[in-house]
Amino acid sequence: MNPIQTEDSTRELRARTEGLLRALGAKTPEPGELSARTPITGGELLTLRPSSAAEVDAAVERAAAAFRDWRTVPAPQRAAVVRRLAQLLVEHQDELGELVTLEAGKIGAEARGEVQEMIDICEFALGLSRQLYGRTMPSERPGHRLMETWHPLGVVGVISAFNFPVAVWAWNTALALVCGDTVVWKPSDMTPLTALACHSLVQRAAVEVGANPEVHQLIQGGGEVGAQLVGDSRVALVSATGSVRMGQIVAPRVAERFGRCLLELGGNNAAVVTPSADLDLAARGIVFAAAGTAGQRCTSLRRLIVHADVVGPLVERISSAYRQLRVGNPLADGVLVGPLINGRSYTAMQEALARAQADGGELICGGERVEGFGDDAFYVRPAIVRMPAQTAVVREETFAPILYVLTYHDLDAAIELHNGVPQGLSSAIFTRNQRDAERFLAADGSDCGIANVNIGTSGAEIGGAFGGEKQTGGGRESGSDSWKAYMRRATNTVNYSTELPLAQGIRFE
Ligand code: UN1
Repeated sequence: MNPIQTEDSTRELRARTEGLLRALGAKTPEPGELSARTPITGGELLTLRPSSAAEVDAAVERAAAAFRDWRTVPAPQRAAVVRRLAQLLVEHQDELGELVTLEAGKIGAEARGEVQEMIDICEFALGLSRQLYGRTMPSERPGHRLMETWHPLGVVGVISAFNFPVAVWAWNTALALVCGDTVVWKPSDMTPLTALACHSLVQRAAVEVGANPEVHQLIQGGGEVGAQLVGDSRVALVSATGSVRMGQIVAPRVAERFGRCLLELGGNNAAVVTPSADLDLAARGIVFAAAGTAGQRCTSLRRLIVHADVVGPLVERISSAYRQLRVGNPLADGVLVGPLINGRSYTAMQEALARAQADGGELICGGERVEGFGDDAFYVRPAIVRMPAQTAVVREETFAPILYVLTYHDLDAAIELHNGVPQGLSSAIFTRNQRDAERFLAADGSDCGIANVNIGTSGAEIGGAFGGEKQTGGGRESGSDSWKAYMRRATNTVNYSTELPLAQGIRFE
């Protein structure tokens, strides 16, 4: 594409975007200073008005007001909203998926998968609405009952990132609504249009089932809008996905006002490959995890720690798969790697590659820009760099498709390398040796929130808790008992006797 064709294709993508927004029931936004771009050409699709401070304040106020009634609606009734949302998502899966492709640059299969993940979490939340279990414990006092109950928490502020512009919102929103909370959503300012579409779908779902649509509020804009949400003491929980740097700003602000935080920050995920691994299977898993989504998942595989005996044949397999990967327009059939989100990502990737090579890294393949998409679109070939050691650049998360390869001789050393980074989201081991697998999953194995055997680091199902340790922030979203983060626990002691025995055997008479 030369620049003139790029202009033409942006115009075409803009028309497609407008059609999709209409099909998804979202009104074309009022124009303003917020620019919604497509990484496919780097061109502008639409502009929007960012929320003003007064609008953010009003959105939080409406969410807080809606909470007062919403908290007393029985959970299985609240779940009607997510049931309807799931139906709407099934109906509009292709349209919303395409909008994700246009705005975030994901290939069709992955964008559709992201919408599937939304449907899955809605179904999970629907079942959960009848399972918000509290426990009962034996009381030490006769004629007493001791139990815990889970109550709605309040307003949940959701801050989401560009790379999963809709699924991570759905994880939070489906659970929050069923748990009796109301939501104020601040999406990434790089993906405001998918947010408009999701907001309109959840509004429609609420209206159609007779619930108050005010339970969901959307605010748009950059850091200042997020900062206002984070600092607002009416927001009981801030669930934020993004960079470590963002988390370092959010966490203390929320802590200062004794709010709650659920953080899903950077990952620097590694896979260990032992000598017994099925190398064909490992290579397939590694290529999807490292090159898929152009390396722009929190769970993307960034480090490969391979036993010296198999590093040659494994790297050979991966690099030959890499050479066959089609990089290009994510709307085209057969393309597996779409664009980076913007020029900043491209620069960060080039800087990381230069640093890695200065550290003695050998660039095995990739890293170069794929030309032909105009000056403002950034397509790259996924890179593999063989590193002599885990240097500073390897310990950082670069949100781009770079796979650093390190070698090891004994598993303890491999695990030490594996854990020797500040982040702790996802991890994997490829092995056919059960001892090695169990060692990796044990207390002194992987220190991550997610540890897999014979699958890559990305592509988690919604049924498990999702999140990680260390600089990843410690939060858990999505499945298992992550819902507890969205509720408050009350311990209740009921005396149904005619006596008043005190705990700990205290006598006060
Ligand atoms: C993210 O990158 O923030 O496990 C979320 C995965 C997806 C979610 C990623 N299910 O890769």
